[in-house]
Amino acid sequence: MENQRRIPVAVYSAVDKELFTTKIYPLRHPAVLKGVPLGPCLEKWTVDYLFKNGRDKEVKIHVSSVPQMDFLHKNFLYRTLQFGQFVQRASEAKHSEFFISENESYYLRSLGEDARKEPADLRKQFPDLAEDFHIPPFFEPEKFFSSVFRISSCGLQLWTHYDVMDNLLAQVTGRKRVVLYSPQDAEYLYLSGDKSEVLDIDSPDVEKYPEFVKAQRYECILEPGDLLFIPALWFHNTLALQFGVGVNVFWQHLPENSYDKKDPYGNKDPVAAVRALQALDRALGILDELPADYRDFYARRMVLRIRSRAYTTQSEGAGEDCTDTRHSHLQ
Ligand SMILES: O=C(O)CCC(=O)C(=O)O
Repeated sequence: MENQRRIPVAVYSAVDKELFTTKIYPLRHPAVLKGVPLGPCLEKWTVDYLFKNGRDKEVKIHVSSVPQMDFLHKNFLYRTLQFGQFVQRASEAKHSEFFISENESYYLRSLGEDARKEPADLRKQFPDLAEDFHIPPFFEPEKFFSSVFRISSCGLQLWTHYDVMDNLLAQVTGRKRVVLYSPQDAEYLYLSGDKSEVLDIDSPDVEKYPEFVKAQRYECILEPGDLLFIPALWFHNTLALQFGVGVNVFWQHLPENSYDKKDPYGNKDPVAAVRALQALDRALGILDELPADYRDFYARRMVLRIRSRAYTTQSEGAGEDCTDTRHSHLQ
């Protein structure tokens, strides 16, 4: 999309814990970290090796008729395969055995043992392979939440979404494009829960999504061995440029009781955010007691109050509402 600015994600080399925690992490911006030791996985994780070392484990996978997965129209199926079989199929362009068609695409987001209750942890689900992957020591071990296999067919594109925890995405093999959007651009992304409805971020339907062009697009290409720091709430969209194996590690940087306890995926909104959204729904229900012109007027005043009271940065033209509680002496 020509008129959308592309901002390269900052790249850092020779990153150790000191550099990460003092210089990179506090910026709360995505960053590509090069040269971080990830362990023998970088040499070992060939298709053959993964087939031999993880083959009996059954995995639930996404199988899609086209490479761009569409959560709105569900153009994919969930199927179960043995890990080894899955890796083989995901690494080939045409399949002799398939679910939908001979050129279907595959994606694995690994899960915990009881997927509804337990977060994914490579050390539990793939103990042999987990030894090959060294979790970067960039956060306190007790804050660890999950480690997740991300394995995709060449061309597979995962929709734009956010997670609520800080994240290190390690690209072990294959190249991957990642496009990111700031949480402050949420208003331009046509959200449906944690996902953006704009699936084709490269040539979006501008009639349907006219505001999308206003979102600033951050972009990087991950090479094998690269680590991408994705701060919580940053939207990300991944496109596998080759068959690739990645692992992402989530950790909890907010106090533990901020998170939903029943969230094995790390993408449920913090409990205070859920309460605030419920309160907003109640307030909107109360506005329905008014005629349309009053509802419109007071809804606009509510927006102004939210902006001046809760936004960290003011967007252009955002006026202050003099009934803001911080200025109650003016009333
Ligand atoms: O690499 C991928 O395929 C997706 C990564 C992702 O969504 C994540 O790390 O949260």
